[in-house]
Amino acid sequence: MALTDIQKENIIEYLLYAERDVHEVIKITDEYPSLTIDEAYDIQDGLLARRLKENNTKRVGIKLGLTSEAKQKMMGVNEAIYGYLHEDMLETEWEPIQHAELIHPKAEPEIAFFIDKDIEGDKITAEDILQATKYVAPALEIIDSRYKDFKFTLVDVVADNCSSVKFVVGSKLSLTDDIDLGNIGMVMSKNGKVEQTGSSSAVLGHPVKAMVWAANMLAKRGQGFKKGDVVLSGAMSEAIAIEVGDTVTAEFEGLGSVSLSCE
Ligand code: 0L1
Ligand code: MG
Repeated sequence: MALTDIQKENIIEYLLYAERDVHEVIKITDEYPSLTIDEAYDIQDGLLARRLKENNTKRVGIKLGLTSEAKQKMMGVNEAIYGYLHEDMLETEWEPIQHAELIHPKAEPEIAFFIDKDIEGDKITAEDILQATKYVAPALEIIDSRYKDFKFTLVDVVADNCSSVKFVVGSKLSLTDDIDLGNIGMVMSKNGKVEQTGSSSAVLGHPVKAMVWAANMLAKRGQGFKKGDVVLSGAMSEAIAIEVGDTVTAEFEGLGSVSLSCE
């Protein structure tokens, strides 16, 4: 049975409460097992609207999730997902992330695309994405599912803005012409010890392919990439847990590196 507007509002309140009170909650499909993907994106939209208003912030981009075959397999799905980035999620490399504000954060290495013109419509091609991309840069996304033990179904995680909470972008900007985006090696270390290695080919085969997928998905809901957006194109390896005192660095072949620390 379709969710009523009141039920959607209750779910939004529940997820906002988990985030603001910094505690994990039971996944919403335990109470609403028939939640559909469209309803989950409605809830995500509602959460965005509440956060923008109540945090006095603004939308700055999009994040792609579940872009690797490994993560899709782990969740038993065969589709990627997207969520929104807002300004108050943006962290810098030189200011530590406050662990006490987060539930159970993990870091994942991604390539950020800086979009220089609106991309709308449902026939977007790789050429359109490349033409609209001003720069690419190394990035770390912090995911912090509001759900207990990071356990959820596809619709749960979509409703929860795809677990997104923060992101950091490195300062080296590259032109897409100068780089083979489909074949970038990556090493992610924690406190100087290598924890993950990966390749941009893990991102739906090629990050630009993931961007094309997202642009066409956004179009289905009347949305699109906007001039000025930062887009996190999807993780190049598994995420790693971060604790107080940790420093995480991801080095991307030819793209430079990005770090974050946590206190
Ligand atoms: O950005 C991501 O790929 C994460 C999407 C949600 C799944 C998770 O929290 O691991
Ligand atoms: Mg991610």
